[in-house]
Amino acid sequence: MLALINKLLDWFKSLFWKEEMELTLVGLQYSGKTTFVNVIASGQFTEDMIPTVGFNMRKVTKGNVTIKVWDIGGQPRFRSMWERYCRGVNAVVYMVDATDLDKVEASKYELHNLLDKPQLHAFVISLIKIINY
Ligand SMILES: Nc1nc2c(ncn2[C@@H]2O[C@H](COP(=O)(O)OP(=O)(O)OP(=O)(O)O)[C@@H](O)[C@H]2O)c(=O)[nH]1
Ligand SMILES: [Mg+2]
Repeated sequence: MLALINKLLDWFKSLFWKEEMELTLVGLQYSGKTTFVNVIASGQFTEDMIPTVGFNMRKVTKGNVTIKVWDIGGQPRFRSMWERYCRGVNAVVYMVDATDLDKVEASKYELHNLLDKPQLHAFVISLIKIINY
């Protein structure tokens, strides 16, 4: 009975409340960004061997929330684009392959490089605030 009431409430809320958010996904090539987007969009793991050229945009809807996901290529030639796609979004996810220890240092370097960009300073400040909270 409670489940039915909750479902009815959700349906009723969905008539009035919808939210759209933007999320940017960055990190070194081969760290699993596109795979992650596929998993959250379809709920399944699919082997994806094709490196992202430039970027992909996917819209993922969960309940009343639609997330526009910008999945940016991680190869060196695309890294100068990262900062542009990180500006003004609701969240940035930095993907690291925790099993690939040889690349951790390079990944750390690129993350610092990104956070040093003056255009992202406001974002970094809010990140620090969240961390301190
Ligand atoms: N076993 C395993 N393999 C994964 C996982 N995530 C990604 N892979 C594999 O790692 C490879 C690279 O994954 P992608 O998702 O294409 O990596 P990416 O970060 O999007 O790479 P770029 O688009 O080049 O920046 C693919 O062969 C994936 O199938 C994981 O969690 N486990
Ligand atoms: Mg990719």
